[in-house]
Amino acid sequence: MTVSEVAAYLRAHDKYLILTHRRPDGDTLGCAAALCAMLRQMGKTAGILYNRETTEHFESYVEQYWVADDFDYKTVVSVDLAALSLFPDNAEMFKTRVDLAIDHHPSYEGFGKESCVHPECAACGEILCELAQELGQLTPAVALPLYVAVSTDTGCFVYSNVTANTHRVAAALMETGIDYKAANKLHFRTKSKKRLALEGELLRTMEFYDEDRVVIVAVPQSLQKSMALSEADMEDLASLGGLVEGTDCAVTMKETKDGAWKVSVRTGARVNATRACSFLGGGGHRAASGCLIEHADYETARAMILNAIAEAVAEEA
Ligand SMILES: [Mn+2]
Repeated sequence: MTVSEVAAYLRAHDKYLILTHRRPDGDTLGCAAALCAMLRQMGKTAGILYNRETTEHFESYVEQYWVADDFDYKTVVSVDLAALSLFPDNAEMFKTRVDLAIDHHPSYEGFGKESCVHPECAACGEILCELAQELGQLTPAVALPLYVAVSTDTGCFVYSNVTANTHRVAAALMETGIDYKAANKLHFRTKSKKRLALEGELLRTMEFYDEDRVVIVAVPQSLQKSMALSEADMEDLASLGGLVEGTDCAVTMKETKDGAWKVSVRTGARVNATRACSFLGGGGHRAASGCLIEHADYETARAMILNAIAEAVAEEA
């Protein structure tokens, strides 16, 4: 569906239940809040299915729109939700009954009866902004969560996914009069003392390989326990290693409670992260991928990902 077709669809239907993805980020929550706000402005009934993994940073944008799974819905819309495996636990029953999926992931699995997918958009929020303009609903209540969606999904407009259109969208959102300065301060210029202490510890213990081009940042259970880290404390750590000059392959290894390692790989042009992670059953984008290594101690898991990276590089040499 094109954005105008989505606009017509939204005008024609009612009783909307909006779905977000597992481990929700600013994009999925911001898009859900904006969509819910614009639908209510249009006189429709709409709510966002409660997502228990929402972190405190984003709670304020969505809490007024939460509904439980006994909500009387007719039309189910998902935002920024690419895969069936990313449906939250309480959304299992909607896997086969999404009426409309709005997404920007190239890997979108096509589960929606109708789909509006734009992989050229850096954030799903870009699509929602165009939709709000089409519907004449770009009010501050819609624009603020969309600004959060677009700015957080692009690392405040610096990731390689950013385009001129991303900035045009941001400009349109800013012109509605929202307090984007406060949003930028909160999401990009504020860290808790604990988070800064964690980053200090990770910078102290990071390891370098392959002529210092590969950096490994490890977050074992022992560290999570000794620092009493919550999931929120450990959000978005994957880009930390890549800040080190001379590196082009940053590997972040987080040990989960059940003794597995969640591995994130962020790379420059030399290393195909998707290929490296595919050797270990994972995937993603060329520059940002991940995989899960189970039943392995740190040394073993580290050797596995280092070998996978070396193999991916060798293939393209
Ligand atoms: Mn997104």
